[in-house]
Amino acid sequence: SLTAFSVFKKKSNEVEVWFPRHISDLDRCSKCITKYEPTTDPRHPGHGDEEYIARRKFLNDQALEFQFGDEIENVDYTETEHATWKAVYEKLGDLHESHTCSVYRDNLKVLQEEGVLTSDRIPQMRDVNKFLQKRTGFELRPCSGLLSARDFLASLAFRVFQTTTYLRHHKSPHHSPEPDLIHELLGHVPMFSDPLLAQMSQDIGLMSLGASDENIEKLATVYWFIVEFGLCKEDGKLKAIGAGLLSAYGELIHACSNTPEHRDFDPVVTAVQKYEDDDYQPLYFVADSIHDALAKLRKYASTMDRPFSVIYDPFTKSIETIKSS
Ligand code: NLE
Ligand code: FE2
Repeated sequence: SLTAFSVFKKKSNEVEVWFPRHISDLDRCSKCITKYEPTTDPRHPGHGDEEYIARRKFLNDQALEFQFGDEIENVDYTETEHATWKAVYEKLGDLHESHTCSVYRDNLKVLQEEGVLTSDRIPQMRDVNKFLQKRTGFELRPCSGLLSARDFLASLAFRVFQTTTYLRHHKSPHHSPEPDLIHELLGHVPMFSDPLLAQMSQDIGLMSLGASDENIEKLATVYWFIVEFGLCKEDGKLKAIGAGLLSAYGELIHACSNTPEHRDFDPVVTAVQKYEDDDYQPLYFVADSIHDALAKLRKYASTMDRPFSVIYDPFTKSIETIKSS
């Protein structure tokens, strides 16, 4: 059977990379890569904690069973996990006014008013999806850890966000070296509730389908610097739009301070910038607004060559390709 990485020859000189054509094909895009495993990596805050390791594995195994069309299973989170959630939720609240963009604040407020996000309990993914479906049609899909960039980006093309279900270690609530449920829910969900940010994410996903490895790397880097660690300017102040900042107290302060370097967001430059993935970034890109970032990204998309263009049909959740002449 084919995997997301299989390459097959069409004609003697045409090589095409397999990519999902229908949302159900995402069942074949859940390949995880290993990085920061608490079993082997001392940088992971859960390293050496057998109970944590077993819990993380249990949740990952459960997520791995998810297939297109399944109802997402409710998770019985432990009191320790609810307490970690509450600690992060409340501490981050102190920075919302001063350090986060208005899109984040406005959407968070609605999520709170509708009772989807509360400090006391970790919400269930199904309930979050009901909200997101209503707002932007985005949906969370359980995954079992860090995915390959190709699989992760392909999911975005269908407005599907591959979401981890385990939580960060309770001893290190304010920063996690890897994505975890707190990062997904407090960082990404309010941002995916915004139509422009949702469109930008889907655009990056659509650009990734069938792209060369080199272009995948560039798109993953743009995603990293804007959707994960992006800043914008509001009333002359730096504010976070990136989910990796919105879910990490210390880095959120660092990113908006004078300590790191700040450069204007320009996809051409951003796409080839090296990044840090186990410590705070030394450099952040600043967009004028999400609208401006989307406009720049669309201009950039037209410079990425592919022998075909893709069309997304939201009614059937499928992709059509048109050969470029
Ligand atoms: N460092 C982030 C956090 O603590 O929430 C997660 C980063 C995911 C790319
Ligand atoms: Fe993320």
